Amino acid sequence: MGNLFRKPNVVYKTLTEELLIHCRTITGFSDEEINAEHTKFFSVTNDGRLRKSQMEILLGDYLPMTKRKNSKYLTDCVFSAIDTNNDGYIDFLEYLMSIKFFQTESPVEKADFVFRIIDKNGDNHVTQKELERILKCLQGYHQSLANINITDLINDGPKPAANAIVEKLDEDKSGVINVSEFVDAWLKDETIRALFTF
Ligand SMILES: [Ca+2]
Ligand SMILES: [Ca+2]
Repeated sequence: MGNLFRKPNVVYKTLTEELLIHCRTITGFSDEEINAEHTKFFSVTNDGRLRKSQMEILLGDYLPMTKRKNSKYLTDCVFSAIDTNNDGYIDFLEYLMSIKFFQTESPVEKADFVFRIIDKNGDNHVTQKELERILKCLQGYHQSLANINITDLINDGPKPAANAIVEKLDEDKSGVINVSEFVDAWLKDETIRALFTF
């Protein structure tokens, strides 16, 4: 999803009116919330490039107590999904998006966001490879959930699981999953929600 948000060499150090509007549009946060997050972000990272260890500290605030013990691989997963050019940093906009993800209560919004996380290269299609990648990333998390439907699905490893998910969700038989196929499945399939609800 980084393709949608990342601009090379922009650090967003100054919260301009234009940036504020952009942040509001992509997250729906209020100006106050954006301001507060901006201050917080730049208090942790001076240069506007957040490292994974710092991300973990910041995200810790947004995870419910019961999920704190998973914060390391959730952070790993979200971080690597967001950090599309793999330079080991995320910028302020990417940070905001990840908070949004952990906070939103709207199922469609959540589904849309999860889709963007899985769609690593940002081409609006989720491939089997992309699914496999995120399942691998979440393996430890899924095992800790001990949800029988999930255990059944991921039992044989990420590859067959990814294959099964594509088979199940790919309604138009295009071989890949588009956002509406994903949102549909999210709304009607408990297992899909459980798989990707962090
Ligand atoms: Ca893709
Ligand atoms: Ca499809």
